[in-house]
Amino acid sequence: MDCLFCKIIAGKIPSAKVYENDYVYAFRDIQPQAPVHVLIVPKEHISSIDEVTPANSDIVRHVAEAIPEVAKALGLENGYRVITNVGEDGCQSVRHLHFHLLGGAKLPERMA
Ligand code: DGP
Repeated sequence: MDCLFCKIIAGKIPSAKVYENDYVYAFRDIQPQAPVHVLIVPKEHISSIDEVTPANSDIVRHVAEAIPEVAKALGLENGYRVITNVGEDGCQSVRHLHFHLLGGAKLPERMA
């Protein structure tokens, strides 16, 4: 499968890793939109949150459990934002489920 984030997870494309466990990989976004901008992704390929079912929702659970750990490791004790884009209207450019973790400053109130 020709998936950019699968290649990053496999170490075939370099990335600035901030966190990893058996199920989850987190790395700095190449085009940061906040002082802290990290992508948190499941190691197992799933194209977006729209593909989640009762059979595979453990993938998301592992990511959800990693989010506070990553936020703590990055010093985001004053809060942060988590976003996942889906499909064309959501402007999802990489079709491997990922959660943007944004913080390190007061973020704009509007999200869209
Ligand atoms: P989205 O638009 O939600 O699909 O976000 C994809 C993000 O991935 C976007 O913010 C830029 C980031 N990105 C794209 N290519 C690379 C890459 O090769 N390395 C890293 N670290 N981030 C990337």
